Amino acid sequence: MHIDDRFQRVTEQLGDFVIEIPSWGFANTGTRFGKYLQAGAAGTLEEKFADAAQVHALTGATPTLALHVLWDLPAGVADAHRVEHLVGQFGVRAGSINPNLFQDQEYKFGSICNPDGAIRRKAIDHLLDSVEIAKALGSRDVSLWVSDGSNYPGAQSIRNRIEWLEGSLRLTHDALGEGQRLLIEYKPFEPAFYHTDIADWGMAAQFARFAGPQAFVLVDTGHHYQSQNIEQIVAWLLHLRLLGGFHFNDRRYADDDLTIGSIDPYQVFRIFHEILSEKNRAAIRDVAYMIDQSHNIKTKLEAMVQTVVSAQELFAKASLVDREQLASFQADAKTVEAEECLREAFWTDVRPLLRDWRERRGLPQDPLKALRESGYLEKIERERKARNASLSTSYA
Ligand code: PSV
Ligand code: MN
Repeated sequence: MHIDDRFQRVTEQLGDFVIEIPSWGFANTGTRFGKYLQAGAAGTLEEKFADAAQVHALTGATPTLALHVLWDLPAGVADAHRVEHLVGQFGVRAGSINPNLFQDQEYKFGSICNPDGAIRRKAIDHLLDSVEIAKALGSRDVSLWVSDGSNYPGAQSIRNRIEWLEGSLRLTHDALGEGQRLLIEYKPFEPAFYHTDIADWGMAAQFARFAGPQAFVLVDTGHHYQSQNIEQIVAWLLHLRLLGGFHFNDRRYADDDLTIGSIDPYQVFRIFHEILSEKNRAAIRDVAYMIDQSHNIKTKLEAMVQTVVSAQELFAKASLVDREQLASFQADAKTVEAEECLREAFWTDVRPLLRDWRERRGLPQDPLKALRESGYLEKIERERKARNASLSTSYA
């Protein structure tokens, strides 16, 4: 394929590449040992929407904000009108709705997998409320991470918990409206360390199949064992038509929540390459690209803009791969040539192309620089400093 055609294709595909940012990415967070407060951190839903709108204005790529039910809509459906008002005010839509089954005291031994039927019922009710919230806000996806698991061998019946999960997920699935989806996220560790009830993509896929045709798998890039081949998982989920979306972040040791591509950009490139290799374009149209990062060292807004820009760069590189040529090298088992085909795209500097792409859309060529020059960071620090300084940093 001619180089100009490939550049043309990149700009087209970039237009379809929208990224959802998380409300919790703007709030004060920390480590297991304490919080690091930031003067400009968002403390209200309004502030989270304002920050999200700023990221969208600079990048043009983040039209929706993921919401976490207990953090953003503590009153449940009754809070939906508040969100609607903010959507109207800031022009950023409500994105995926994330139920929260990991915070209440009762969930110490599990939520929908708790041996106590009354607690399981409470957790299911929360899932059904979350579906109602999504319906009220016109959100397509209910994005579920189940933190359940156990810490010691023998402590829980793994088999009973599989059945409880199946029942709860099917009930949740069946409450979905037309066009809505249930995304099932897996994680092999944390907060439980002996077993987690949805530990990997295979279990998530099995649960999705059991739940029904509107259930899909969510791949959080931080939720894998060291050196796991994530692009192979993505290839499998595409093959099974079960790839619902992503939570993007990067990791070095565990679920580190680092900026996408900051540790291993080639991994992210390979994931995008796998998606873009899918011949049936309709099959990838609905894949949700979401960010799941809460920064406590980097300034939150800067981290979010840097994240979006990094994701676009890696997506553009993957888009540049000459897939026809690659297929012919693969057919002839030309290993070096095939690998070079990927490396050629990966090492292409796509930043001039992206600057040009942004300029054509009336966006700043360098969104991070534009953020720094906008005065927005100083403004929110001035406005929120006193409140943020008064918050507790410890879990004591
Ligand atoms: C859990 O580690 C997770 O990845 C889930 O997606 C949560 O919703 C999110 O992080 C925020 O805690
Ligand atoms: Mn996640």
